[in-house]
Amino acid sequence: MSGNDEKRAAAEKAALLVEPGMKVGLGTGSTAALLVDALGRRWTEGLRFLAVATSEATHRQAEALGIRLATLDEEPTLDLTIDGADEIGPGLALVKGGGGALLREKLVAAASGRMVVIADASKRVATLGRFPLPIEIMPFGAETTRRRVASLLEAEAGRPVDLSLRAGKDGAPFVTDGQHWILDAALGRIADPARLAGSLKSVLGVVEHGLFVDMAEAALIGTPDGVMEET
Ligand code: ABF
Repeated sequence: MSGNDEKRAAAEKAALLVEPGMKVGLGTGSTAALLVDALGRRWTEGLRFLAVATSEATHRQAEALGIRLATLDEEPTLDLTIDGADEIGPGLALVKGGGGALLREKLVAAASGRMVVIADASKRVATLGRFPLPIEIMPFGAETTRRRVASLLEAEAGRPVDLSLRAGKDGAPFVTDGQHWILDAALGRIADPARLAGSLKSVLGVVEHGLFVDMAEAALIGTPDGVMEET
């Protein structure tokens, strides 16, 4: 089974969690896109639910499939959010934001009674941090924020940490849906995700970071032997 087949299997199993009348947060990324496709098929078959998207891209995809959409302000309480991840670590701590949608993903997940993660088996790791940690920052004063983040991460890691400003397709800084920029921190290993999450939140200029700790209730992980559920 290829990584894409694993993603599809996890996404299709997750789509079955959606029940009539639910308010559902729709994630972002290639695995979440497979979920939205699967939900589009269920919508065509008559399932009716209300969706809140975690990005403009997901909103457009769901809209094109005819799925009924609302904003998070119109529906501030959701039943379930299903989203992908860049890494799934012990205790279902996550690194997210490789797709640049981490802020809306976190706002939508935090508004949901349950968050279920969908992924292929490559996302499961013993320790978070191999995937660079995305940190969303204000463009204004970005260099001052970068320096603050760099010194925090150096203190945490005990060595300088490579911290790069994410570039968009045109070479200019990548701009998020919220009009912010993203720093990617090559930490290698995150020994204590909860502590780092708290420290990063207190840095002036940081809008949000891609550590999702104590948010996911379950993960559906596609493997060559089928979809495994972790709780
Ligand atoms: C989003 O999409 C993310 O937070 C994560 O960055 C990414 C995972 O991408 P994919 O499903 O394409 O591997 O859920």
